Parts: sequence; structure tokens; C-alpha cells
Amino acid sequence: MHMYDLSNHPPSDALRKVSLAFIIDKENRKLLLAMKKRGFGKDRWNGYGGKQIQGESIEETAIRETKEEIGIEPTKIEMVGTLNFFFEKTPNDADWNQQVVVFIIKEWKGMPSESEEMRPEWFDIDRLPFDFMWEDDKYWLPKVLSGKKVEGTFIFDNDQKLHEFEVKEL
Ligand code: 8OG
Repeated sequence: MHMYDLSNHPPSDALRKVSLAFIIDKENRKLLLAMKKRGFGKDRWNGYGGKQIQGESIEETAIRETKEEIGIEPTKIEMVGTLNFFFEKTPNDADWNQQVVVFIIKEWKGMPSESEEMRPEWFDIDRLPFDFMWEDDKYWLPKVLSGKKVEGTFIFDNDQKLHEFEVKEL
């Protein structure tokens, strides 16, 4: 039993916004992922990010969260995608639906370092650990890494399994 499908879900412009940023090296060969040590998405490799706070643009959120989580200061950041996530009604009625705005950071100051929340590690772009990442990432991250901009909609059921999705290249 599921509540949403691709043609039946709440409007995406009403979703709360969350940032998600990835650092890529100058040669476009390596991606800095981080192991999430606590909270939503624990034990998965991911980029760094979190919820937008009032008065902040989503780019400012991405910069702030990146500093907080891996200790570097982005100096060149580009928005590369918008991903809408809808979850089947969750057991405790929490609202997990959200819009993830994806950024790529190509220039930064400082050295990535481990925080209470994240442990960073470089990966070859050709060998990303998709089995230990969110299930949707394999459908959009390679496109973003090859220079495309994407817009995606993902419907998850309440055990965090991907049920249905659509990814458009812009
Ligand atoms: O602040 P909080 O820990 O809730 O932030 C969650 C982070 O996880 C945020 O950066 C957005 C990101 N995120 C999702 N869903 C997905 C997803 O399906 N794939 C990836 N790669 N990241 C996601 O919320």
C-alpha cells in the first residue's frame, strides 16, 4: 500500500529545502564523499548538507553545512540539480518529504576533516560506492558528474526503498 506515485504527490514547490553538496577535484576524477555518522541517512556515503534556515538562500545553506560538516570553505559552488523526495506515510507520522538542492564545489579553502557528523574520504568517480549510498543516487549522480543539470522526483516507501522515480536532464 502506498500513498504517492509520480502523478499523485504534494506540489514540489511546497517542500522544505535541504542542501546537498559534493566536492570534486580539479581533474574531475575524484569525488569527496563523507560517511554520515548520525541522523537521517546514517551509515551511508553522501555529500554534505542539511536543512535551510530562515533568511538563508539555499546556496548559503550549502556553504554553511559544508563548513560545519567537513571544515572547508567553498569558494566556487554551482547548483546542478533539484531532487524532490516523497515518502509514503512514515510510521510515526514524521514528514520526510523534502526537496534536495544539489551543488558541486570545485574550489575551496582549507583541508577536509572529520566532524561528529561526517567522515570524509576521496573516491574515484568511476568507482563510487553506490551499494552504500542512497538508492536513488546511481540514477542522477553520474549525470551530474558528467556536467549535466538534473531535475528528479523519487517516491520512496516507508522502509526507505525506492518505489518509483523520474530523472530529467535540463
Ligand atoms: O540535516 P539532515 O541530516 O536531515 O540532512 C540530510 C542530508 O541528506 C541532506 O544533505 C540531504 C541528503 N539527502 C536526502 N535524501 C537523499 C538522497 O536520496 N540521496 C542523497 N545523496 N542525499 C540525500 O535527504
